[in-house]
Amino acid sequence: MRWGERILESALPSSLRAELRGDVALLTLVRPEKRNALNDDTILGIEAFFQALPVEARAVVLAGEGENFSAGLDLSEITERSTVEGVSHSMMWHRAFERIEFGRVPVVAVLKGAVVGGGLELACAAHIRVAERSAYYALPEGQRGIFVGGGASVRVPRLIGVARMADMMLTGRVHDAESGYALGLSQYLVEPGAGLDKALDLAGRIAANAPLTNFAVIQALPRIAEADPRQGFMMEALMAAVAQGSDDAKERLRAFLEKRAKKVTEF
Ligand code: 1HE
Repeated sequence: MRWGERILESALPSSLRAELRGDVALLTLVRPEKRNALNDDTILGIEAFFQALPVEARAVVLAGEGENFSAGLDLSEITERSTVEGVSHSMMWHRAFERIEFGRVPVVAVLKGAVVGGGLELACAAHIRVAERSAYYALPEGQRGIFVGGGASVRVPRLIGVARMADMMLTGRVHDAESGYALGLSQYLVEPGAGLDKALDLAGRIAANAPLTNFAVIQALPRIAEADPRQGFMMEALMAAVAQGSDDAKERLRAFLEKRAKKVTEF
């Protein structure tokens, strides 16, 4: 029995598959016939997955089955929503993606083919993006007569700036994998088919870090980076003291001084 079936039997919809590979949890969008379009069940399933992440998982890889990561919001589900319903639908996405960005462990996304609309919003909630050369990025909300609602206004400008996001939305501009890599949409660019192995390798490295360091990187760093510098320096000092006081840090530092640990050039 796979981990996803054991832990999340009732919570995971058929559009998601979860498994545990050692200390890395792998969550896969499995709706390739619809280009992994994100319906409400999938968004709620993503939220449930990250909420129920078992202690064994020290990193997560997020992937899509088939040729595409995700074609975004399932357009067949847009019905006659009232304004209030529209707000709460968007907030449902925000809640689910917050669980990714500010969850317990780092998340690595594997991008290929369409990384479009809500698919790009989902990818941007991860901490590291590995793109295969087939990946392309677009925000077709402008052309569809709607607006982004899954956190893109906050997360995409952090990566590429407001002007580039406005260009994508106003003109329908599509960035290919090379361009996305150059702009900072992905931190890694790999050959077709190599994304999952690369992401699992990175997740394995992340899982080997001290949990407190990973916590600091995903919880403290983004808050410090957006804080007023005076408060940011204070938060950094406090976080640094908490981290270095841990037994894990003491053992890792001792290991280096006793020549038992790898040099940075050997990682
Ligand atoms: C879909 C969706 C979808 C595919 N919702 N069903 N996103 C978009 O505007 C992107 C819309 N999709 C596309 O432009 C294309 O599908 C792709 C360029 C991504 C891929 O093209 P292709 O040729 O590989 O596939 P296809 O033939 O267009 O689609 C295959 C099937 O998937 C087809 O269904 P079928 O029943 O006819 O086989 C498509 O209808 C279906 N499909 N994409 C529903 N998105 C929180 S707000 C976020 C706002 C947004 O994300 S807006 C952007 C939405």
